Amino acid sequence: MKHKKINLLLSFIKGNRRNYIIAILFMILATMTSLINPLIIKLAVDSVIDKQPVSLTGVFLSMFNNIGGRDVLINNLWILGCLLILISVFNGIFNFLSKKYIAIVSERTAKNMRNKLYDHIQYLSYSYHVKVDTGDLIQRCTSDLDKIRRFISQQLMEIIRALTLISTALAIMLSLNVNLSIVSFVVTPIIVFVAFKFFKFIKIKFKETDEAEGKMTTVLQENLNSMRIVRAFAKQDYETDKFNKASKKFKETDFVVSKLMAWYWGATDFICDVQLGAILILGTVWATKGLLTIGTLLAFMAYSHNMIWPIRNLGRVLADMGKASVSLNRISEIFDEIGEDIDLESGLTPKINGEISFDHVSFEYEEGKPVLNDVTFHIEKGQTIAILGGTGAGKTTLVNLLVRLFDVKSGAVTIDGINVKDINRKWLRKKIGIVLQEPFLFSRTIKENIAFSNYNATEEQIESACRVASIYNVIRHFDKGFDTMVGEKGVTLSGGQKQRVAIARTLLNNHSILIFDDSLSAVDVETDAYIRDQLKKNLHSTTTLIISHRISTLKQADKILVIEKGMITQQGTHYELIREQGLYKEVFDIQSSLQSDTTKGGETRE
Ligand code: DGT
Ligand code: MG
Repeated sequence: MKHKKINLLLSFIKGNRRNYIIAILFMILATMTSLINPLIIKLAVDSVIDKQPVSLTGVFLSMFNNIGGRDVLINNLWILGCLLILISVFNGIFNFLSKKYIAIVSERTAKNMRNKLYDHIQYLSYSYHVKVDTGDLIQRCTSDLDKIRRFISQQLMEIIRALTLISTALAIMLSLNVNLSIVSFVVTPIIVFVAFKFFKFIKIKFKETDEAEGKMTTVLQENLNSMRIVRAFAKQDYETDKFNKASKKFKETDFVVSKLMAWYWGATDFICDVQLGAILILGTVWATKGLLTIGTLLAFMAYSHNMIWPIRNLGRVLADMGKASVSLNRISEIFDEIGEDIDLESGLTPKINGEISFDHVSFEYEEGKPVLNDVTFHIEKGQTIAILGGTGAGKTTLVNLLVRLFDVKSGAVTIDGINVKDINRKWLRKKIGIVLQEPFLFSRTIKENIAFSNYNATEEQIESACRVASIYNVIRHFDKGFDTMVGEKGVTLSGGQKQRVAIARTLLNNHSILIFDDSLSAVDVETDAYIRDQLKKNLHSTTTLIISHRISTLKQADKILVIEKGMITQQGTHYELIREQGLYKEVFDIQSSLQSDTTKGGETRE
C-alpha cells in the first residue's frame, strides 16, 4: 500500500524531477550560505579586533594569509563588511532560485494531478457516480489535492531545510566548542517532540473545525439552492436559526484552535528564550574564564537564534505530513476505481439498425433487491414503442441497461441480434440518443447546450432540431437568441422549455434509436402531440422508445409495454390494451374522465 502511494506521488512529479532536484540543491546552498555570516563575525571579533590566532585551516588559512592576513583586515574592516554583504547576496540568489524552481514544480504538479484525476473521473462508471457523494468528490479534487501539492512544495522542502540547517550548524558548533554545543542542542529534541505531539493533538481539533465549517457551508448551500421553497413556506426564521447554530459551532471550534495555538507559540517561545538565556549566561561565564572567545559566543547566539523557527516548525511539518498522507489515500482510492471505459477501444462497432430485444432480463442495483424481473420484449426496427408504469417500476432502469450504464445480471439485451455487452460503449451511446428524465442544462449559452451532443453541427442543423423540438420561436425571442446564457447568469427556462432544449440537443445527432424518458411531461398535451408529429415526419426509420404517463402520447405507439414492479404485465397496441383488464385500462379510464382538465393549464406551444 505504502509502495503504491509513493508510486502515485512519483507519478505526479513525473517530468518535473529535474526541477525538483535543482530546487532542493539551491535550497541546501542557501541554507549553508546562511551559516557563514556568524563565522565571519567571529573572525572579525576574535582575530581582527581581538588578537586571537585565526581558527582557520588549510585552504582558508592560506587564502587569509594571501590577502595580507590580520594586518590588512584591521586597516580595512570594510573588506569583512563587503564579504558579509556578498554572502547575503548569494544567499538571496540561491533562495530566489530555489523558490522559483519549486514554484514551477508546484504549479506543474498541481496541474498534472488535477488533470489526471479529472480525466480518470470522466471515465468512471455511472454506477460509481450514482453512489458517490459529489461534495466529497469535489473536496478530494480540490483541498486534498492542495494538501499533496503543499506536501511536495513546502513540507518536504521544510524538512530538508531543517535537517541541513541542524546538521551543518551542529557540525560547525561542535568544531567551535563542544560544551556550549551541548547546551545549545539539549532542548532541540524536546522542542521537536513537543511540537510533534502538539500538532498531532491539534489535528483532531483542526478536523473538528473543518467539519464544522463543512456543515456550515452545507447549510448555506442548501439554503441558497432552496430559496424558493424557503420563501414559499415562509421558513426564513427557521433557516436563519439553523445557520446561526452552525455558524456558532464553527466559531467555537475555531476559537479553541486559536487558543491552543496561542498557548503553543507562547510556551515554545518561552522554552527557546530560556535556551538562548542559558547559552548567554553559561557562554559569558565560560568566556570570562577564558574557556571560549567572545566571537564564539556571538556565533553561538546567532546560530541558536537562526534555528529556533525551523526547529519549532519541524515538529509541525512532521505532524502535518499525516494530513498529506490521508489526502494521498483519498486520492488513490479514486484511482483504484476502474473506469468503465477502460475498454474504450474494445468491443464491436456494428452498424445499428434499431431492432431491440430484451430476453429474460433481470437486474438489481443492490443485492437482494430486484428491480427488473424476467423482462422479455422485442422491438422491430423503426417501430415506436411506448412504456407505461408507475413511479419506481423500473422504466429508467430499462433504458440504463440498453445503453450499458449498468450491465444486466441475467438474461440478455440485444440490438440487431448482437448482445450489447459485446458492443463498444462509446459507439453504443453515440448510436442511441436519450432525452433524460431530468434534463440538465449547463450554465452556458443555449447554442452550446444544444451543440453539446455534436460540436460539429451547423447553424441550420441546430435550428432545424429546435424546430422539431418546438423551441425555435422561444429561443428566437430571447434578446441574444441562441447566444443567450442559460442559468444563473442568464435566462431561467421553464421545466417544459428545458425539456424541449434537451430534446433538440438529442436530435442533433442522427441516432438509430431514440429514447424519451418521460421527456414531455412538462409540456402541454398539444405541444407534446406536435413534437411527436414532427418526430414521426423526420425520423421515420428511427426506433423510438417513449416513456410516458399520458395515454394520448402512448396510444399512437406501435406497441405499448406496461411495466409494474419490474415486470412486464401487459404488451400490445392501444386498442388491444383498452379491452384488457389491467393498469393500462385503469389509467385510460381515469385520464378519459379528466381529459377536459388535463388539456387545460401547462404550457402552450408557441
Ligand atoms: P419514475 O422515473 O419515477 O417514473 O420511475 P422508474 O420506473 O423510472 O424507476 P427506476 O427505474 O428509476 O427505479 C426503479 C427502482 O430502482 C426504484 O425502486 C429505485 C431504484 N433505483 C433507481 N436507480 C437506482 C440507483 O442508481 N441505485 C439504486 N440503488 N437504486 C436505484
Ligand atoms: Mg424514471
